[in-house]
Parts: sequence; structure tokens; C-alpha cells
Amino acid sequence: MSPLRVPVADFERSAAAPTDWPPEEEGLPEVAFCGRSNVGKSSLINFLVDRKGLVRVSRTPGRTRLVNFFQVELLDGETRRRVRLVDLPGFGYAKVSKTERATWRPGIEAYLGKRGALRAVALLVDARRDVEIDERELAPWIAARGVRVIPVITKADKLSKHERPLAADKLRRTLGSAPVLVSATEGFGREELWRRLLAALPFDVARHAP
Ligand SMILES: Nc1nc2c(ncn2[C@@H]2O[C@H](COP(=O)(O)OP(=O)(O)O)[C@@H](O)[C@H]2O)c(=O)[nH]1
Ligand SMILES: [Mg+2]
Repeated sequence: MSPLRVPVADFERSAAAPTDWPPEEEGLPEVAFCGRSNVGKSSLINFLVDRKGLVRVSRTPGRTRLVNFFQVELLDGETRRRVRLVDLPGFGYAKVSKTERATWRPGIEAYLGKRGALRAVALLVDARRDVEIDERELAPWIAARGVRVIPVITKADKLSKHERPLAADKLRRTLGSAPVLVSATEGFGREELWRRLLAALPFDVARHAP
């Protein structure tokens, strides 16, 4: 199978509230990326679309509450597909106060909880950090709506080759499905993550229909 190419990747808009979300479009499924601040979310999205600066790495805190929408076209062999990628605000740390957590949870939960076009969520966990309550609570909550949750271990280059399968197995037991190990720095895991994301999207079904 030839590697996926991304001939088009455009920033669409940043939304502070649900009224700013772009209208949902027939045939344009959405894939969201979420995880703790600094987990490597911006780097991962840039790696997936093969662009250096589509999403700013280490974005300033003032902008992290926004939901950012991108339109992407994928070329998979002869097949061209459109997908909308959605960059959600990073969670705060579990140690911050309840009031502070209350400021980022509503934006994330509004999108994850009610967006009809949402088909898959990449739930990012840093290779060097333990899963905290936010990831543990979010995964079953998203899955209960019928949206696919794909756990992703970011910065996997920081683990030795021996540690990688162990970390993957541990996360699978916590979140209920096998994670994809990725490294934006060393450049691995891209193809596997795209395949897992695409498998959750409705056009795969349509393509094989008679
Ligand atoms: N070693 C390593 N560091 C990474 C990787 N991806 C991101 N980082 C670093 O982690 C920090 C946060 O990255 P960023 O993409 O801005 O994370 P975000 O806050 O989740 O969007 C930056 O210093 C990145 O250089 C990776 O694959 N490997
Ligand atoms: Mg970021």
C-alpha cells in the first residue's frame, strides 16, 4: 500500500463557542485530537498532514481554549477523501483546582458530546506520563456515543524499543483499545494512525458498498 499523501491542508477557523463551529457538511466527517497541554498535539497534527507550521507548536496559553478546524484532502492511492481535523483545547493538569478545570471542560465536552459529524477521536497520552482521570473518564464517555476512540502514545521516541510494547499494553488495558505509538520527531506511526482513523470514517463503508 502506498503511503497516504495530503495534497490539501487548510486552516478553516478557530471557534470560542459552539456558535462559531463551521456548519456540518454531508460527506465531511470529522476527526478530533485531544489530550493534556504539551502532549504533542500540534506536532502530531503537523506530522499527519506533512506540514511544518499548519498548527503552531507550543501555542501561547491565551489561544488554547479555542477549537481549531482544518480541512484536509487525502490521497490514498487513487482515492481522494476529504476530512475535517479538529484540534481541541489541551486539558489542564489534574492537580489544578476544580474551578480551573471547569474552564476547559465545557468547550471540549460540548464538541465531543454533541457534534454530529464527529466520527473518531485521537486521545493523546504522553509516553512519559501516566494516564490521569481526564483520559480515563473521557474514553468511555466518547465511546458511549458511538464515536471511535483511538488512543495514541505521543513522543514514543522517548521510550526504548523494549519499553514501547509494554507501554502500549498498559494503555490498552486502561483505555480499552490498542494505542498507536507515534513520534513526530523521529517520524514514525503516521501511516498506522491514518489507517486507524480512516477505518472509523463512514466513507470506508460507502466505498465497499455495491
Ligand atoms: N521527543 C519528542 N518531543 C515532541 C514530540 N512531539 C512534540 N514534542 C515536543 O513537546 C512539546 C509540546 O509540543 P506541542 O506539539 O506544542 O504540544 P501541544 O501543546 O499538545 O500542542 C514541544 O516542545 C515539542 O517539541 C515527539 O514526537 N517527540
Ligand atoms: Mg498545541
